[in-house]
Amino acid sequence: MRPRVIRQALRAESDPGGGAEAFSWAQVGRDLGIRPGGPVNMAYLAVDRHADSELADKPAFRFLAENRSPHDLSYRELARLTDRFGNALKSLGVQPGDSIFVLCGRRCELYVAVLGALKIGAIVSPLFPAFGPEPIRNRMAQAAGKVLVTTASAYLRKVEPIRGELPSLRHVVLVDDAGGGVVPETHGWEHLLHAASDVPALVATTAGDPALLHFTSGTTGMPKGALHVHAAILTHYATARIALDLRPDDLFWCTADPGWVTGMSYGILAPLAVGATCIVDEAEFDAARWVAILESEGVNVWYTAPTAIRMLMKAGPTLFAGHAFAALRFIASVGEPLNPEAVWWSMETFRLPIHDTWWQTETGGIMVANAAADDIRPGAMGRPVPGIAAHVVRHRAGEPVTVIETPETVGELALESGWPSMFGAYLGQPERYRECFAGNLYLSGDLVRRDADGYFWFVGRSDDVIKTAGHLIGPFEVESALMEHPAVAEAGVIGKPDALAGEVIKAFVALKHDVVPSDALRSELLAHARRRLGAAVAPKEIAFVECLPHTRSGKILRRLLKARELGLSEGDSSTLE
Ligand code: 6R9
Repeated sequence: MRPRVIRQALRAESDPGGGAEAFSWAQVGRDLGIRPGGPVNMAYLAVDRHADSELADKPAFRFLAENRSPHDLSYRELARLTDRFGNALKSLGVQPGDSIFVLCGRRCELYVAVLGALKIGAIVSPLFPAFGPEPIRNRMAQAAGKVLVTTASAYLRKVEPIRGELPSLRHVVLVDDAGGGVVPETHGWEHLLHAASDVPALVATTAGDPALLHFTSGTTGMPKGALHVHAAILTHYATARIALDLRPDDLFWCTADPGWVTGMSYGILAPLAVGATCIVDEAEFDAARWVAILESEGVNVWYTAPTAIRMLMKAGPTLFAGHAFAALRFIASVGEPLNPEAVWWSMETFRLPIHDTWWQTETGGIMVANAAADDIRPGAMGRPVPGIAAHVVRHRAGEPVTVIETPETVGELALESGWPSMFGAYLGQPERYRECFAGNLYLSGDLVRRDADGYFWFVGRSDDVIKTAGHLIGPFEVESALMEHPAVAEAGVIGKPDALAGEVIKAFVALKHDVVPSDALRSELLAHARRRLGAAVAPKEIAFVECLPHTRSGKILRRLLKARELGLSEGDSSTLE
């Protein structure tokens, strides 16, 4: 029989201030050297602060190329490069509050661009490299992106054809164009940096100034831009220490791409704020490669996702035989439910449990965790981290939101608002922002239950958004792209359960009355969606249907499509909305 609880030895380092009671955001600010009312800048706190300390010559990043050869970049070098890039942006006319987008793989220039732009008070918005032109256009248009940092091939394939639709986009910087000017109407990275001064570029931003813009998907409408302020780094720093047990002498590997919120908050800001060294693997997932990195790089703390863990489990025990992970001290995951089997597998494979953590784009940082000093309940997301108060609430349309005190009752996870990394707006959508709150409670949209010991257990989403391989995808964005095809009358998109990816995107398509369904048409639609949306967002499966089910108000009943897909009873659809 497997125990319900994995006991953890309490470590002094992961218990800041001697216990949860002593925790305060003011103290976190003091730990970071922030003066009350003084300037707060994420890039200063993550980079420059260390560049003048005993950490100056320590690697901030270790980039691993395709052939796994390492390239280290010290805090001092990072400070200088980000100054150069910040000054280059200034010379292009970029002002505090302007939006800078990044669209490229995990390479040194991406990290320099993000931190350099933050230094001068610009708002950074990352795009996932596997996005197609449609998600790129949509996001950049919403935020009036002024500068795009990308690669020549991504620009030519995905951006150049739609540049006319992006009137705000003034400058495109190509990270792989050493000479500069090879592609018309773009700047070359090397050329731009070479011409820029390396005097300090820092702009004295304040705690409440906007810093990051992360697009996230809802059930209806196009993705929303969740805006985060410079003070968010207090959450990044505190949770890295408490929930990830991260310390300055650690080699840390966050496997998420900075195109998503995890890769930005914990792949860049949190570990640098702590003063650790981050591994950046420039290659895509490969089970044997990951084992080699964990072992030979000597990773101490590893933050990854359940999909990746399932892929490693699938690779089988022979992959791990004969390997020792002597340096590995702490493993955590985020993004999807982590099933207990994965925790037990980790105990056998690494002699360490996986610490599940829960958070969202909107929360900006870890909110609920099996923290380093806590016992682990395999299958549970953990307990609220210090500084965060979480509740289970009853939240039904037309009724007031009420807090549920009885343990083991399913309700929506709600957080008392006001933590430093809480999103401050959905860009240009104040109404949708207001709808996320009831009084001082932020409503997460996730259904959970809390046990008698205060551990939260994930039950499901209260809406139709899809989590595929840890990435949040809005069905509306996929449906819209499909409906642009001349053969399609209507499309309904759901997440179909999948053993590896958690869910895969499946589309149900009703064709126009004179169109005959065929395998050739299915392939054409899949290719159309892939071209428009990119591999990360396009459906993997398409089924043709006569017509789609609707609510009385005419919305597609995705829940019914899902119930049919799962072979469940459709219930009484008249009660649905
Ligand atoms: C960081 C991130 C947020 C949604 C969230 C929930 C799901 C995240 C989870 C989890 C079960 C966990 N989610 N952590 N579900 N257990 N530990 O993933 O942000 O992309 O905005 O997704 O992901 O449904 O609401 P984001």
